[in-house]
Amino acid sequence: MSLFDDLMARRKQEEAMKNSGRLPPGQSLTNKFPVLTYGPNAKFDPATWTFRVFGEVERELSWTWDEFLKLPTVKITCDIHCVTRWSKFDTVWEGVQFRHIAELAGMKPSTKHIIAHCDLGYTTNVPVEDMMRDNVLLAYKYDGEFLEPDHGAPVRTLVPHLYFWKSAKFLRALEFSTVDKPGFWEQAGYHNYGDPFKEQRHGRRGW
Ligand SMILES: Nc1nc2c(c(=O)[nH]1)N[C@H]1C(S)=C(S)[C@@H](COP(=O)(O)O)O[C@H]1N2
Ligand SMILES: [Mo]
Repeated sequence: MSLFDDLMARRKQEEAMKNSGRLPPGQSLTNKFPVLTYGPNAKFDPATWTFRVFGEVERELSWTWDEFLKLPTVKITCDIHCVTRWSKFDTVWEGVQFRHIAELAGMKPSTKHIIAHCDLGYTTNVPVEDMMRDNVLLAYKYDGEFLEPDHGAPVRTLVPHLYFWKSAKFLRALEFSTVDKPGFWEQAGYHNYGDPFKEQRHGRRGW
């Protein structure tokens, strides 16, 4: 097939996907897995790494890497959508459901927002009801392999129904909060919620 035929075939597929409602408006399909990180990757040392939950919970908990690996996992297949306009279909992830962590920690009803805290300072905020969905994971495997540093090793959140900046790489803690706390990109002007199907790319600051 010529490059031109290839391009036309792709356009046709994208058009069909948009019409079927699977590809959000303004997005293009990619088969690659682009890397988007602000700044360098975090360094992962399995001997000293911890993940903790704090805030509106009955029990503030912390796991070492070995302990984290013993938590029950689920495997899901989902589509992901980056605000820079690429979408990728049928990505396969494995990790611990956020819901399970909330249960272990005894999430209080006062929790309204979950704030992800990452190594090197990245943060992002998601409403708690979104985090409670079946497909929201603390993911540590992609396509059957442990996450690569570029994709957030050792653990990232995966919130596939929102733009991908809500899926925090190099995750170190989750804060259960009564109040909303816009994160790194939300403070920089991205939309506070980020629904790809409503094209919620930018917030009120307007760019
Ligand atoms: N800690 C951290 N998490 C992050 C980012 C980041 O810069 N730092 N970038 C976000 C953005 S903007 C996107 S699109 C996705 C990209 O994930 P990928 O590099 O695995 O494609 O990670 C999100 N999570
Ligand atoms: Mo992004």
